Amino acid sequence: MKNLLSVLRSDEVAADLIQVIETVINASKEIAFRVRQGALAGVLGSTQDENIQGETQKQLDVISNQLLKDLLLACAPVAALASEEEDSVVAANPEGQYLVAFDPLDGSSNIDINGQIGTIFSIYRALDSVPHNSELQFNQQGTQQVCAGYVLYGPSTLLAITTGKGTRCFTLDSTQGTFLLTADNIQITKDTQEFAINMSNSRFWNDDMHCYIGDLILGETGPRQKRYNMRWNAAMVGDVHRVLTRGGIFLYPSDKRNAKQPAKLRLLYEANPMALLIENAGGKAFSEQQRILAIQPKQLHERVAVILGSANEVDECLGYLQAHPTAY
Ligand code: AFP
Repeated sequence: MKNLLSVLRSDEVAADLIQVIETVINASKEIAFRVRQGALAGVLGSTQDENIQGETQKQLDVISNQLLKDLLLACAPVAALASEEEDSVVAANPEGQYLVAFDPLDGSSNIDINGQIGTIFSIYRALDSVPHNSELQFNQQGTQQVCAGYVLYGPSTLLAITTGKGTRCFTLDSTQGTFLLTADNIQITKDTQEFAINMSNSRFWNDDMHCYIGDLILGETGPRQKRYNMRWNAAMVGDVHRVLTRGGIFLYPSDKRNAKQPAKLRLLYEANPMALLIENAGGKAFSEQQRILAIQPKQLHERVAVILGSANEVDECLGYLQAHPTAY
């Protein structure tokens, strides 16, 4: 089986970018070890702190963030970092050529229940026109990503990654500490009968989202004329991995709970990397009105609605929304 390094080299990925990817991967192996040890490593439970998003930080959020930060700050090609757990940009090497954005531990509410969690990452080229420690470095569209991926800490530890030549999956061989290629050139099925959405938010959705999900639930007796099943992991890494593996549609729509913050998922380190992985596997990723990768970011921790997965199902959903576009 091919390992990650040999695949990156055969794709002719630049040596300094490989160095950055390997650094993220080394941090993720450390995180995977602590996740596996669970209560034995004393990493479960919450801290007394909140992150900039107002969310209570779990111990493992903080540990994972610190591991990634420490290793990436010591990696010469890295110019700056952005993390879900950091208020602002973290400056690294002024001579570095790359920016790394990450959600160190996605799905934090699953930590204490031994559920799926993961690390999501996204890599951009640093801009010459902007100081290396400026937030403006990260105001790049998702199309500019040179690498995106996630490490899923599940029953096995999996890496999904793209550097532009398709989306691949590697499994961590913990006996060797090496990620081995286990799914090449992933192609998401165009059609699906599976959807993922947090139904408890339904009273906050707009009418068109109600109508779309309502029609899925009607199954073969409704206009879609086929039966749908629902899954929800409460961790985007788990839901997106299922979509990559067997198709499906994942939705975190905008809602009217909070006018200032109509969406939940973060563009920079959740929506954009997942959108690139999904598109490079033949799927689609939209934010209700536009393709996620085409959004021009305005802020580091900006949030966007997310609709991604099997291409034909995403189109069907957008058809409902385009009938009466509503932006909260
Ligand atoms: P964290 O980044 O705080 O761990 O939140 C996870 C997440 O952003 C995303 O992974 C899930 O899809 C979503 O939240 C789950 O949210 P709810 O189930 O609470 O609606």
